[in-house]
Amino acid sequence: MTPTDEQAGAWTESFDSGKFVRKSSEFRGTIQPGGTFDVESDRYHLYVSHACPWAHRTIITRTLLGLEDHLSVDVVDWRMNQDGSWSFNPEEEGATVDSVHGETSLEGIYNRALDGWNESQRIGTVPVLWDRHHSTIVNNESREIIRMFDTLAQSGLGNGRTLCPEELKEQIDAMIDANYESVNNGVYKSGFARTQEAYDAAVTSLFERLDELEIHLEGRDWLVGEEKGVLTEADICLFPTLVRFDLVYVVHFKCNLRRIIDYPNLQAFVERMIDQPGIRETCHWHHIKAHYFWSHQNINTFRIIPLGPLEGAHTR
Ligand SMILES: N[C@@H](CCC(=O)N[C@@H](CS)C(=O)NCC(=O)O)C(=O)O
Repeated sequence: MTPTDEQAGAWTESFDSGKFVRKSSEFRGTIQPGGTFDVESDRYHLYVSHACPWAHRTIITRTLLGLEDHLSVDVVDWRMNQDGSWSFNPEEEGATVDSVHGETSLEGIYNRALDGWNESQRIGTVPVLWDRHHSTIVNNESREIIRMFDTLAQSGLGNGRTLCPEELKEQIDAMIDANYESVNNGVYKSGFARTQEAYDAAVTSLFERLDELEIHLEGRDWLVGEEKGVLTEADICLFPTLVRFDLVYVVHFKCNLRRIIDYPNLQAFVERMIDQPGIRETCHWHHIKAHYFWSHQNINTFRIIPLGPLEGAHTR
């Protein structure tokens, strides 16, 4: 069977001259003390895929801020359906049921939040932050969700740590912006490109940015902050893409000018992050690898999952 456009799922929602254009997130509420979405323990629930780099940001942040006892989590199956939707499958190791509603698919959760969702032709993405109090989705944009977790931690939940110190906020936002199109989204633009020009442009700007980051990280531990820097949201937003790079993106998305292991400072950065308490446990290698090679049949017709690579950050 020849892969069709539908098999690319909602990933292919929009193409412009062969260029992959990511859809925008629908739910953009904010947790704020005294606001509609107030600060409260055990009120919010996170739906993630362990395969997804955007969702991985939220899981890492929850761990680093010590929010585990305040914020519950469910995990979808690593297999993304052909239409780009996600299902719950507790039979799969590392995946769970929907413990809040007992839905069998993430679409059921989006439908609960928005009347008519099922008829809207839209497909829900992970991560999703659910509010038990208002029975709705607060937000489904990873970058905003992790900032809200900081609010929770600053408001007496978790360990009180901040991953976005006020004095670094501007730099953090600038760094996240600088890496978003070229790197985080750049790997997808490379892999889903439908013209040689679109692919060439995406891969070129991806590696230009990785080259810059390699230089930036010389003598530093983290992306932002004085001297060696401090671990912030900027690092959390970059890491999930880098940790998937050699495992998946080099082959599956043809991001193959270099590997992360060929960049000493980027590789050291990945290892430094993995070595933070609790972070290795957030890296589910099977979910990551199997998800991409199995789910995107439009670019991997026979769903063959490569055996390698032998070396990578995760082998340490
Ligand atoms: N902008 C979103 C992107 C989320 C996203 O695209 N998630 C992917 C998984 S890696 C997804 O759920 N895709 C399903 C689809 O688009 O159908 C964020 O950062 O939270």
